Amino acid sequence: MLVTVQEGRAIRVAGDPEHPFTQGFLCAKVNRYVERTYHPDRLQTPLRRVGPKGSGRFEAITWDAALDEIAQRLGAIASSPDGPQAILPYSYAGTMGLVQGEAMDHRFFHLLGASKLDRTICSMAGTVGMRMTVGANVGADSEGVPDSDLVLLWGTNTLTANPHLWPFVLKARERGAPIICIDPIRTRTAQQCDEWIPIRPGTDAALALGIMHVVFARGLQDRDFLERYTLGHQELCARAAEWTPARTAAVTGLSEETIVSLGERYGRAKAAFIRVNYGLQRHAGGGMAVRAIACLPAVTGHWRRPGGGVQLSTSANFQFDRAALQREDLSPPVRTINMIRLGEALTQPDAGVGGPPVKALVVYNSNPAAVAPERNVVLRGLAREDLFTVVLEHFQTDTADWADIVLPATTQLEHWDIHFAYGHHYVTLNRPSIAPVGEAKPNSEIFRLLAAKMGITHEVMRDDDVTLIRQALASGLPKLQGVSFDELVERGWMRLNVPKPYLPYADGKFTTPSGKCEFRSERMAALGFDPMPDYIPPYESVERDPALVARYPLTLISSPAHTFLNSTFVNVRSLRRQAREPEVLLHPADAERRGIAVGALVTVRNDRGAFLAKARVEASIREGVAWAPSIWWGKLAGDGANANQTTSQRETDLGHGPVFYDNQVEVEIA
Ligand SMILES: Nc1nc2c(c(=O)[nH]1)N[C@H]1C(S)=C(S)[C@@H](COP(=O)(O)OP(=O)(O)OC[C@H]3O[C@@H](n4cnc5c(=O)[nH]c(N)nc54)[C@H](O)[C@@H]3O)O[C@H]1N2
Ligand SMILES: Nc1nc2c(c(=O)[nH]1)N[C@H]1C(S)=C(S)[C@@H](COP(=O)(O)OP(=O)(O)OC[C@H]3O[C@@H](n4cnc5c(=O)[nH]c(N)nc54)[C@H](O)[C@@H]3O)O[C@H]1N2
Ligand SMILES: [Mo]
Repeated sequence: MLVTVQEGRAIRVAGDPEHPFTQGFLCAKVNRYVERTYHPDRLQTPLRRVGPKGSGRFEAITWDAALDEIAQRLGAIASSPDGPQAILPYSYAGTMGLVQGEAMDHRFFHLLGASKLDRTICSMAGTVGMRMTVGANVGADSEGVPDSDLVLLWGTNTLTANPHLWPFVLKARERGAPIICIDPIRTRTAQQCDEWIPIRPGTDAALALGIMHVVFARGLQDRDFLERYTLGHQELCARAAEWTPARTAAVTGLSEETIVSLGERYGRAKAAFIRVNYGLQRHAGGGMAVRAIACLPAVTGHWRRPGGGVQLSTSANFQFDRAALQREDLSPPVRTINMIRLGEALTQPDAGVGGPPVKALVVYNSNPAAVAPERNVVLRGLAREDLFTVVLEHFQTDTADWADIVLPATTQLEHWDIHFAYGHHYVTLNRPSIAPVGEAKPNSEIFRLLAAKMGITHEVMRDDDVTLIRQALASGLPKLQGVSFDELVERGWMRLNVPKPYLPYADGKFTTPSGKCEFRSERMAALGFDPMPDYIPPYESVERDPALVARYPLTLISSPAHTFLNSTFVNVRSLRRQAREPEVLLHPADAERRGIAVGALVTVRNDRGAFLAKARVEASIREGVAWAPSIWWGKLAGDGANANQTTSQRETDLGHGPVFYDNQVEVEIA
C-alpha cells in the first residue's frame, strides 16, 4: 500500500503497481483507509466508563490515569486467590501484523501468568486438515494460476475476499481454462464464473470423494504419483468406490450429471487449480472436508505442474521466528481458553475448562461482541458487573461499549509492523507514514507501558518495534533466507525464498511424518477419526438432528459483505451505504412458502437468538439456504443485533474451530 502524505496528513492510499501479486490495486475497503483513519469517531484519548456497564457513557482521562487504573485492577486480580489466570487476553486479526498482535502483547500476558487464548476463530479446521494430509498449510502458488487448465473456486467468494487472485484467474480463462465456483450461494464471484455448482452446505468432503470415484472409475489417476508419493492409495480407491455418483448426489444435493461431469473434467485436466478457502470449513466436518479436497491433486498428479494443486493458504511458508516474538517459554503452565467459546468462558464460573472464573478481559485487534458466536451469551458475559474489561481500539465498537477502560490504538498508517500473507509469497513491511492520530499509541507500546506500571521489568519488555521486526526475520529458516530488514525498508515487500513458479509437492516432498501425501493418516486415527478421508455431516443436518431441521429448515450463511472486513469498516459511511442495511437473501421458493415479499422486514431466528433483516428474494441461492452478509455492528443495525445472535459455540472436527455456517434458522415476517 502506497501512502501519499501532505503536510503530515495522509491524503491517498493506493496499491503498489510493482507488486507482483496485488498489481497496483487495493480492495474496496482498504481503498477507504484514509476516510477510516481520520473518521470523526476515531478514538483520540483514553476513556473511563462513567455510566452503568454497557451504557456507552465514558469520560476522557490521561494515559497515566488509565494505565494506573489498569495496573492496579489487574495487579489486584493476579494477587487474589483467583490468581493471574483469571485474566484473559482476547485478540485476533486486527490488521494481522506480528508486531502489533503477536509480540509485546504475548510477552506481557506470559510474564503475568494470564490464561492463554486458543486463536481458532478463522482457519484452524482447514489448517489442521492440510497438516494431516500434505503436512502443512502450504499449497500451490497463486502466480501459477495462468498456467492452469481448470480453476475451481471452492467455498470462496474470491471477488470479495481475495480479489487480487482474480486477474490470475482471468488469465487462465483467456488461455481456455473453465472457471467453476462451488458455493451454495451464487455470489458475485459465481456470477462471473463459467459454472456455478450450488452444493448443499457442509457436504464438500462427499463431493471430493465423488470426484475421486469418477477419476478412479475412468482410470484418470496418475499411477506413478500415487505409487511414489502417497500413502494408502489402494484404501483411498476403495473408499472412493463407495461414493458413487448416486450416493454423492444424495448427500450434496447436486445432480449425478454434475458430479460425473466435474469428476471427468478434473480427471482429464493436467493442472487444475483448486482455490479452496475458509468458507467451507466453518461446518462440523470442516477439517475433513479440506483434507478430502487436499487429496485430489495427489490422485491426479496435478501437483507436478505449474497452475496445478490446491491452495488453502500460503501462510505456513512465512517462517518468521514467532517463538522469539511471543516468548511462550516465559509463561508458567496455565489453562488455555478457546476464543470461540468466549460466551461460555465469561458466563460459567470455571470458564468452561476449570480454574478460576474470568475476572478481567483485555481485548485488542478484535471485536468479539460482534464477531464471536452465540452473541447473546457473549453479551451476557460482557455485562457482568464484576468483570473488568479493557479494550484497545480505533473506534467505539460493540465491544468497547462494554469496557471499563478504552485505550486509543494506532492504525497501519501510524505504526511499524511486519506481515505474512495467506494468498501469496511476499513479506510486507509496514512503515508508519503519519504521526499517531490524537493520543493513540501502538499496541506494542501500550503493553510496554503497562508492564512498566506493573513492575514487570523483564528485558524482553524493552525491545522496540524495529527490534521486534528484526527478531521476526532472524529465524535462520530457509524460506526467509535473503529477506532482510534493510531491503524491506527500501522496497516495502520481498518474495520469500521460494522458487518461481513454486511447486511445493512436484516431487513428493510432503512434510507429513511419512514424507508422503497421507490419504491414510495415523495421526487422524490417533485422534479418534477415520484414518481415511470421510464425510462428517453438519451438526445441524437431517443426518444428525432431523428434529431440529424440521423446526429450523434454513441453513444460514453469514459470510462477509463485500464492503466489510469482518466487523471492520462497518462504521465507515461510504462502505456501509454500499452494504445498505442488514439483509437476508432467500430463494424465491423459500420466500413464497413463508409469504415473504422482496423488501419485507423479517426475523431470522433459532433457539440461540434472532436478528432483523430486510428480505432479498432471488434465485441466486440454493433452496433451503439463506445468506446474511456480515458482520454488522449490533449498534449500527436497527435492532442492536447481528447474525451471530444465531450462531453456536460448537467446534469443528479438527482444530477446535467455529461452525458459523453450520447454523439452522427459520425466517418469518417481523
Ligand atoms: N471483503 C472482505 N474480504 C475478506 C474478509 C471480509 O470480511 N471481507 N475476511 C478475510 C478473512 S478473515 C477471511 S478468513 C477470508 C474469508 O474468505 P473465504 O475463505 O472466501 O470465506 P468466506 O467468505 O467465509 O466464505 C466463502 C464462501 O463460502 C461459501 N460457503 C459456505 N459454506 C459452504 C460450504 O459448506 N461449501 C462450499 N463449497 N461453500 C460454502 C459461502 O457461501 C461464501 O460465498 O476473507 C478475507 N477477506
Ligand atoms: N457470523 C460470522 N462471524 C464471523 C465470521 C463470519 O464469516 N461470519 N468470520 C470469522 C472470521 S474468518 C474472523 S477472522 C473473525 C474476525 O474477527 P476480528 O478479529 O474481531 O476482526 P474484525 O471484526 O475485523 O475486528 C478487528 C478489530 O480490531 C481493530 N484493530 C485493527 N487494527 C488494530 C490495531 O493495530 N490495534 C488495535 N488495538 N485494534 C486494531 C479494528 O478496529 C476492529 O475493530 O470473525 C469471525 N466471525
Ligand atoms: Mo478470517
